[in-house]
Amino acid sequence: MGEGINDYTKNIVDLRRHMWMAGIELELRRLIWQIAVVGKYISAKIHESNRKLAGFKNVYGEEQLALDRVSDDILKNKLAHSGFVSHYASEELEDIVAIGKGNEQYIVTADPLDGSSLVDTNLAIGTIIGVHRKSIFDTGRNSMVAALYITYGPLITMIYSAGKGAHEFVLDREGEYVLSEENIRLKEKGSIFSPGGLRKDWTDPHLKFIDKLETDGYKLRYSGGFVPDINQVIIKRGGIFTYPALKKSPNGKLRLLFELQPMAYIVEQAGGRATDGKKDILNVQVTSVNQRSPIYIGSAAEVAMAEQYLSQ
Ligand code: AFP
Repeated sequence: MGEGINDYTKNIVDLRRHMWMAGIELELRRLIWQIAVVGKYISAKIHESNRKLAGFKNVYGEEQLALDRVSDDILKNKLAHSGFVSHYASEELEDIVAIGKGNEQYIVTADPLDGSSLVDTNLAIGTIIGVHRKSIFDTGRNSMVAALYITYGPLITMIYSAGKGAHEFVLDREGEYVLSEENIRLKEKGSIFSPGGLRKDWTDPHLKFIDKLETDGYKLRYSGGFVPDINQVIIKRGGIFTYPALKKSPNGKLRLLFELQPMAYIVEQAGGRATDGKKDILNVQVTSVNQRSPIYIGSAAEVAMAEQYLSQ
């Protein structure tokens, strides 16, 4: 073996080693690891699917790919056999379901394949996971102990946080999640914005906020996939993603449990913020699994600016 390879092997920090070095509790480490492994299976299914539509509708009446269901099944089955998860709530299911024996300490929420309508365009898509202790019908601040998301793009990357910073891993050719960015920190202020919803449906204060960002020279970056759009804000170290209250849907589009809480958890751990315009996303009380909320998430300065506009 050449010296280069030895050096490479010696310096690698994989996901398991990282969590162990960070002092994350054993069961939570194992759970996060198992979910990361599911990401590999989901990515294999995405490749196998060859972008075929199944024409199903999910519980919210949205057209969905068979891929959503397949991803959901793989994840649910894996978690059911993990020994760590008592309940599972997913965007693909009507309600939270018991999958354990009842004495396990974690509840997992999932958007198993977010942005699946982008599969045919070959844009990046992702898996979003929240890990809760006790109950999900609480605030994320009280119940969440970890979150992660996986981005299926040209590379497969994973960012996790278990309350000790946010860290990025890249899936390498050997199938190992290798540390690529430790303790990601957003800048106070960024330079990109990612605005969801149609301009004609925006409220006046939101419109004024977006006008201000445009006037200030923020660059538009919106793919239509929550995972890659948030990932861009995080990896570029700042900026803002919004999916606001719309005139006809005051709670916006995105789901609190499956999409917003996990991303809010990670972004806060990276020094950013996430609010519904008035309240931190992690302080919003969850009362139903399909609850939606407006969101402003990213660097602190832009989120504060949004709050200022929305309060007028
Ligand atoms: P799909 O999973 O149906 O593709 O929806 C994706 C999503 O929930 C989220 O990933 C995007 O941020 C958001 O919808 C995009 O919504 P618009 O199409 O209204 O921009």
